[in-house]
Amino acid sequence: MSKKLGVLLSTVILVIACFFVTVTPALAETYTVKMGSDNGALKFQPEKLTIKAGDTVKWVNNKLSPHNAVFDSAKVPGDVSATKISHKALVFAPGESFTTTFDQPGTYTYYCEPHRGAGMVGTITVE
Ligand SMILES: [Cu+2]
Repeated sequence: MSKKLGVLLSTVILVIACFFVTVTPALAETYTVKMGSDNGALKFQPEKLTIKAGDTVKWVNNKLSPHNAVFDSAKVPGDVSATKISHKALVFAPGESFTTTFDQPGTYTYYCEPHRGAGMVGTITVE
């Protein structure tokens, strides 16, 4: 009887453990920002994005490449390295992508180097 109970208990514990293992990572989300808008403008789409600490932003090359995403060291939270979270390498092929995970709350402004003058600038607010 107690052996059966033990098996039952360990099954219940295993089921609960599986639930936490599969649910916890889903709390951090990944948001997609297109480089070059669908209607063919030199813009990030969306230009302004609000996420939570721990979330990831994935930039995907869409139109009018080459693009990159460079963070302005004067426009990131104090102790964040703009260099570390920037993606200087240009993407050329549609669908090429890169990601950054944001851990520090604050406002981050970035731009595309080839198209900064055209207004290809984006903002990410981390709550
Ligand atoms: Cu660009």
